[in-house]
Amino acid sequence: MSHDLLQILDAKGRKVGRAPRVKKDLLLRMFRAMVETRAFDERCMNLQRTGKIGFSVPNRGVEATSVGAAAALDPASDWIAPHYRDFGMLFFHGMSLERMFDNMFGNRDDVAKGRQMPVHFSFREPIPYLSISSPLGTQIPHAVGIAMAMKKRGEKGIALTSFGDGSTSTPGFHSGMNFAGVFGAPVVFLCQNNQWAISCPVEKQTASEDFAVKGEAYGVPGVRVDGNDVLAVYRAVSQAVKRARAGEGPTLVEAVTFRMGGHSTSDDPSRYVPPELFAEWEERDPIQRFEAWLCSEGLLEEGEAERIREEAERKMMEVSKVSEAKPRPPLATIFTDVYAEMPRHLERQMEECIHHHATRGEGVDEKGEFPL
Ligand SMILES: Cc1ncc(C[n+]2csc(CCOP(=O)(O)OP(=O)(O)O)c2C)c(N)n1
Ligand SMILES: [Mg+2]
Repeated sequence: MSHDLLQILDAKGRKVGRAPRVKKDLLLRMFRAMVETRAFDERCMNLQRTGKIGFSVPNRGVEATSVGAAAALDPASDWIAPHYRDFGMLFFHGMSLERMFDNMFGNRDDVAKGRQMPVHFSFREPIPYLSISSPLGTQIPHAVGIAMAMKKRGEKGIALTSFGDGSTSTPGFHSGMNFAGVFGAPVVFLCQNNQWAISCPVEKQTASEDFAVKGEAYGVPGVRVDGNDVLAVYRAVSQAVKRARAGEGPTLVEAVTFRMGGHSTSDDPSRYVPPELFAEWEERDPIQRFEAWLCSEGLLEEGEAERIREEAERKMMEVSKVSEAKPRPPLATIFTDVYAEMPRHLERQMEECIHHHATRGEGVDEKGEFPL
């Protein structure tokens, strides 16, 4: 059984389904977060192309999926076990932009002290956001475990985990779905079907008719939604969150979208994505669509969208410069946080390392790219 695609706004921003009852404030917050996500993405791409950061992951095209899903969560109780294409979740919940850029530069104020890759954010606030893990699908059982813990403690929180179409081929997806199905974990599985897993197209990823159907094998209901329609994503994920909170168990939400760029800054999609596909999906742009609808409803005034865009771009420029100017984490931090009390042999290595660096000044190739 294939699933219908839930859509509220068509590609031109015309209402084709029942719009959720949402206050203007929330709608504008979603719009702003989508615009900020794109501006951050563009700034990071430019920083990487000019050799200032080592790596980034294009988020262009998936803003509605990420923001629409995040808007359905309650930061006071819920957790996110994210995918790396989820900048929008952080922007919606008002994450500090400076902390995000600190991660991109791996500087002194980066919460992971430069030990994680750029884009591999990890934050406790404003919403618990698990460290993004490079091994695909590992965040899925993590989310299920968190959700089960909350259920056992009688808390009202739920966990949302986000992952790509390619990540449904990992053991983490299957064990996570099975466990959640059997034990009724309050978790929402958000599959960002952007049609590609690096250069592997969906038709080579699965023989199933869609991704939502994969829930059936685990007794987990699946829904399919237009991932470029922020209202539809918000509705689908809100319903899934409501089910989870009511003790009715997990839901698999497949958001159908498109990766409007390379897999990462180390990839050249022109080698394998037919150009007409980009042209086709450009017409379904999630921001333009939402903007057209907000204007037609009188929720955005003439020129307001442009002002929001300019403000976002200015902020990206300003804050990225602040993070860029900060020094790297002190060398000693390589050795700290391993043991509660540093053993003597590690202390010795730390001293040797610091001495070596101070006297010989090891060079580091700042322009090195990540091979991913
Ligand atoms: C377990 C594992 N296998 C392979 C990889 C290499 N890899 C990194 S990203 C990626 C594609 C993931 O595709 P998808 O899940 O659809 O997410 P998308 O990048 O499209 O958002 C692959 C194969 C990995 N990181 N982890
Ligand atoms: Mg994908």
